[in-house]
Amino acid sequence: MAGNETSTVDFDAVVVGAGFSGLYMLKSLRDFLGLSARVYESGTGVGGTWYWNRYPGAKSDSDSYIYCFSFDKELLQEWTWSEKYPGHKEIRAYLEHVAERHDLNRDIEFETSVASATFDEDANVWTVETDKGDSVTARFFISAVGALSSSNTPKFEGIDSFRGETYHTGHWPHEGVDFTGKRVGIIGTGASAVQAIPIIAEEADELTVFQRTANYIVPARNTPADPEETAARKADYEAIWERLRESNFGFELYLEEKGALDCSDEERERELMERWEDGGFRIWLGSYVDIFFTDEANAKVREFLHERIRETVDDPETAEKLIPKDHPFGVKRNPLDTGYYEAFNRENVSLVDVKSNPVARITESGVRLEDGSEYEFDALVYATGFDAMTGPLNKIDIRGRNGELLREKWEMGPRTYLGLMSAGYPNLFTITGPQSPSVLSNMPVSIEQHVEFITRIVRDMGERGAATIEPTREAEDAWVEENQALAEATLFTSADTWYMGANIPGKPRVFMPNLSFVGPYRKRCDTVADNDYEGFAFDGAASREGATA
Ligand code: N01
Repeated sequence: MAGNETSTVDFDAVVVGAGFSGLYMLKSLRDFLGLSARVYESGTGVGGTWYWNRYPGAKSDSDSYIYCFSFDKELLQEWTWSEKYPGHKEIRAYLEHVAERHDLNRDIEFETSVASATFDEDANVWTVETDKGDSVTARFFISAVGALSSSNTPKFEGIDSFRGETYHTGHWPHEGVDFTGKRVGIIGTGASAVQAIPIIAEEADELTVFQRTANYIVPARNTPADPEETAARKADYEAIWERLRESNFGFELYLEEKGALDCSDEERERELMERWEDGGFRIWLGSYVDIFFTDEANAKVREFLHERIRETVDDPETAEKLIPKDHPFGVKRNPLDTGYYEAFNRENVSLVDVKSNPVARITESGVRLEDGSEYEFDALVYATGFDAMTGPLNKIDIRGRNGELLREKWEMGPRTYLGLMSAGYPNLFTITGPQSPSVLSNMPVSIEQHVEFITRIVRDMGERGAATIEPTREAEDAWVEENQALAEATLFTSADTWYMGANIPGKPRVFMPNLSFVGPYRKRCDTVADNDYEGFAFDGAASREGATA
């Protein structure tokens, strides 16, 4: 057991969540470090985001061959994905297999949410309470809650009065929903809606899409996995994972130094068309670097994408509504589609702009807009996203030193060091938390890096006999500033996105992910640890310095 100054605890660590992060964290704590750990998971099974997001068409936007763990090398060889982009069922099957193969379920308490976690400064122990009224103690409290797990349903007036069926894409019924013969309304046009709309459109009698902000959407071009390509990748996995760990975004995609403004019109058109035809994130994360910094460069790609919408959507008025007008390309998470724009060519699908004419209220029979127009539905789907990044953590009453509530400390936005720990919250780690690359990367790559870094920290604490670790306020302030400066140098801060907290009324407008890129961020973490944990303090040294300052 690491450290030597704590009283008896129920577990060395409590972990919240049994998705990719929680499963690997449990494996590492228990099987690599020999510690005791308890995972609390609110669902009835493992899967995290994939446990809840079972809406029609739910799929990963990361290629399946890199949307998995690399730590289990045999499993990399044994597991074969069926499609280029794995669907929610297949990802769940994969994670269930991982849990079984590594005997993880025995340390997971399902159908249990963590309600509070309180740090006892005398004993250096976290007391964790669940919604079932259980209370356990642990030295380490580790959040594996995910960045997009706290679903957001706007507080529309009359929301409970609707007499039809109501669904949210973020917690879809396990048994599925049959929309056959129904009039369906869907609110939202983010990544979830973009995947769900083409499928619901095929099933429903009528589908009305309420769009507040048009999105830049690029084709996924999903295909069945090619056996030859799969075999070649399996043979090359060591090198692939090495590249991913050093990459920009955890994908085998690299920004080109050549800018959109460095090309002739013909050259740019040709290159963009090639990326568009290729599908996936290449046109976003494997394209011109200047589109993230210069509006003029970004506009070149926007023009290209506007043309693709105009040529796909038959009705020019609908096409114009679907063309984004208020934000640059690539600074809002761009969804991948399979038949999204084509769905608007169907007779039974209509698009309603709720930016110029917002939803006034939900009625017994459907939706009323501010101009008084009424829409009647049998079913209403909220594809209205998440209180991202800070939301899931802020739902838990987390009290650190001096009883300070984390959500109060974060009132003006998250404050962390390396997106991993927050000053005043010893031994609390946030896997892919705010201010780490997390959502700007292929998540399994970032999750593995964080879990492995936390494992290293806990092991090193054992070796130096430290009971606690936490960042200094100075290191945290500098990280928050650096995070903000990185974002402000780009176009990311110019758009109303969930990256900025702009989708939740009243949420502080702060860019939450970290833009230093996966490879450099990993090096930064390793260097911090190599330099005797620069920016961290052990055994309360930071709080003692703080008290005398
Ligand atoms: O949520 P979103 P999502 N009135 O926040 C609208 C990941 N993901 O669940 O843009 C009317 O993107 C809102 O409008 P606006 C991925 O990272 C991954 O779709 O705020 N409309 C928007 O259109 C993604 O980015 C995958 O103006 C309202 C929509 O609801 C993230 O999850 C698949 C409204 C919400 O879109 C979130 O995606 C799915 C209101 N009051 C998701 N409030 C894959 O990897 C909100 N909206 C495949």
